[in-house]
This record gives sequence, C-alpha cells and structure tokens, in this order.
Amino acid sequence: MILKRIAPHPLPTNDYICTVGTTPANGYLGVLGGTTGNKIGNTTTNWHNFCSTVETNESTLMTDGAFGLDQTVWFHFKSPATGGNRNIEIRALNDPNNVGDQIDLQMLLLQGNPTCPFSASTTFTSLTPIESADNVLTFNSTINVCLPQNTDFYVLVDGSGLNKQGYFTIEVENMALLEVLQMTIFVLPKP
Ligand SMILES: [Ca+2]
Ligand SMILES: [Ca+2]
Repeated sequence: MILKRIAPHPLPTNDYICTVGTTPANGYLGVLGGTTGNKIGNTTTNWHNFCSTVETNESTLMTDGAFGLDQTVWFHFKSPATGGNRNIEIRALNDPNNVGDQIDLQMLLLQGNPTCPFSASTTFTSLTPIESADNVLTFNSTINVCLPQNTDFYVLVDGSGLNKQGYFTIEVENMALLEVLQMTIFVLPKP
C-alpha cells in the first residue's frame, strides 16, 4: 500500500472577529468607492472556513433570520466616505473557481465595530445586526441593503447544515445612489 501525504488546509485567518481589523489578509475588504459599479472584494480570492469556530456569545447577534451558527469567518468593509445613503449588494459565491469543496452559504451583516481585544461580555455588544441571508434555492448568498456613508460594517459568513464548510468568494458592490423622490404639493384656496 502506498500512502500519499496530502497538504493540510491552512487555518482561516478570519475565524475570530478581533483578528480581522484592517488587515486584508484577515478579511478586511477596504473602503467601497462612491461611484455606482465600484466594487471591493472579488470572485478570484478563495476564502474558506475549514476548522473555524463560533466564539462565546457570537450567537447573540442572530436576531434577524436566526440561522444556526456552525463555523463562522468574518469580513470587514467601510461604506463610501461621502455621498449619503447607497444601495449596496454583498455577494458570497459557493466555490465559483471549483477549488473542490462546496459550502451552503449564510451571511449576517452588522453595523459598527467589535470591542477588541476579545471579551465574552463586550465584543459583540457594540455591533448592530442589519440583515441576514440564508437563500433556500442556491448555495450562494446575497444581501441587498441601503447603507449610510462612512460607516464600518462586518459580515459573518457561515455554512448551513446542508454543507457547513468549503471554499467561497465575497464581493461588495455600490449599486446606485438612492433616489429621493421630490414632490411639490400646491394647496389652492377654495373658490
Ligand atoms: Ca469564527
Ligand atoms: Ca450555519
């Protein structure tokens, strides 16, 4: 019998929320540009959540949608510096580059910054849940949401019970300036 040694997976760099911060290698995607169509992240960097864990009290964030947390990893980005509210789309794709391990993606978007270094009692309390996504018909996951300018956001990425761990990509796109409907009402005096 011939035994072949396989290369072990490196552990994810963004398992713990306080390791993300502003380091691209740990999941910091950057500041989104102010022009419609601007993107951060990409569909070529293959992230994964092998052997990632759930931190103490992380599940208290699940007030929207409330999917169960299995093996979470974290991303951080900032909305455009100026320009007011924007429609922003966050897309996580299940192994689009066929690295070879699928994941049924779930996402949670939070506003604010964690309180670091990690503390079970305070780290997650400074974050506000905004929106969750657990698409039923696809292993991909998408969030469409209107976000304020110049604000920090964190994205939790997890797998579902169908497939908890695997490879994925993540991308954030500026979809459009939110149009404000202006209406002028004339009140005419009674004749
Ligand atoms: Ca984690
Ligand atoms: Ca899950």
